[in-house]
Amino acid sequence: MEYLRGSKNYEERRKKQYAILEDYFTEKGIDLEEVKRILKKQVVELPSWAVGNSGTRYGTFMDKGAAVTIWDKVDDCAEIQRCLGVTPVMASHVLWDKTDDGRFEPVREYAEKKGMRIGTVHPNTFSGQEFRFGSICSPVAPVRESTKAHFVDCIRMAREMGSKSIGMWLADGTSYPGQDSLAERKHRLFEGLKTLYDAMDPDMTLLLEYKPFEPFFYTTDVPDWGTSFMMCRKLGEKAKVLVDLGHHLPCTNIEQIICSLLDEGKLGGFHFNNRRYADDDLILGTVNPLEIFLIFNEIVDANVRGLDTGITYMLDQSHNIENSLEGIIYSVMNIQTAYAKSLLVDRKILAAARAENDVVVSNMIIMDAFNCDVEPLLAQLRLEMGLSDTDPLRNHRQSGYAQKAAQERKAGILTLGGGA
Ligand SMILES: [Mn+2]
Repeated sequence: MEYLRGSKNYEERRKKQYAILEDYFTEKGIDLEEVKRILKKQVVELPSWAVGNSGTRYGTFMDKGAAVTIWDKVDDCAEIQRCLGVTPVMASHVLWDKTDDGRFEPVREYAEKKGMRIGTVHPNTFSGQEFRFGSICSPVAPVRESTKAHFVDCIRMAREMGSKSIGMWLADGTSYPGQDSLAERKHRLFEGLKTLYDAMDPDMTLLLEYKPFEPFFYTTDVPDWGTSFMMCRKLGEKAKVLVDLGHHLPCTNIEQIICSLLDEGKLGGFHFNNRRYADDDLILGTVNPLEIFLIFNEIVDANVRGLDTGITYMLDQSHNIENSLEGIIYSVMNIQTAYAKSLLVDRKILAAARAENDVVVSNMIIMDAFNCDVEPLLAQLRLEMGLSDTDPLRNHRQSGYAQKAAQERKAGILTLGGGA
């Protein structure tokens, strides 16, 4: 199928549209050169666990050619990077990224050869019979000890892969009131995290994720940003909060959380995905593009206020009915779209409208940026970045990569269910 974006006329029209955009925003005092400079600098980490057949907890629809080994995953991420240019990093999940001999220096070397590096390393504390009552919060002392040993081993793996950050999601919790002492669990939580924190190198960062539900249903031990923030503050400078967009109760105002964490210097990063009902791990920007725009709007606002945000942007998605690589490419495109729009908010006129408490116009100014078609800007960006096609999805589809992978690889299931 040839989508409209594939036609030559469309490319020509897009060039003209870029010139019009440039004219319009120059008049407003917004420099598109600066906007493009910021967009070129953005780095999005690709999830190694999402390039293979990931699926849902109920099952996985298989794609021929989906990555099976860690080497396949590096190859897939390198292909995505070839199309996008802002994704030279692969985040790793240790459970699903094993090597035959347990050594990870070769992964680093292989990634480097492919123009990639390894980003955030995620320990696993939820797959195994021993985790019935949790990991570091478990009332069973030997489980807590073996989890701590796993943490220390994850630091070794991170070192070997050249990674500087650890992404920690704890699946710990209780399913019934009375099951365990919540106070004792809180103390065990801190003790376990401290072991991880103390094992890290001085230049490493701990990103602590939170989630209010699943796989336990009465309590989770890090249920919300407040608990993550509290633990990070107690741990020290190297610990920051990781926000997974799917890990909130309905109607939570995530952009406000982002604003508060940025203001406190404690926003470490994102696990981007989109949700409709729960932790759905869908393609970012497909269900609620306004939310991702408003999140970026707070990030840009913090930058404008002079805050050094230093955020690790990661995807944490699970692709079931869509092809994984296409789903990931589309997600990153949607990230860039939201970020570009948020950079186009006329903040000078917004400040003036706010000063007059002009509620309606203030909102219109924000929505003007959201409604702006930034496709010509992103096409121009990709041209300037030297990408071989201004449309990353078309670039990938026309490359023959998927067909080649389908011939060379055997389909395999790596994981059952997303939700981390
Ligand atoms: Mn996550």
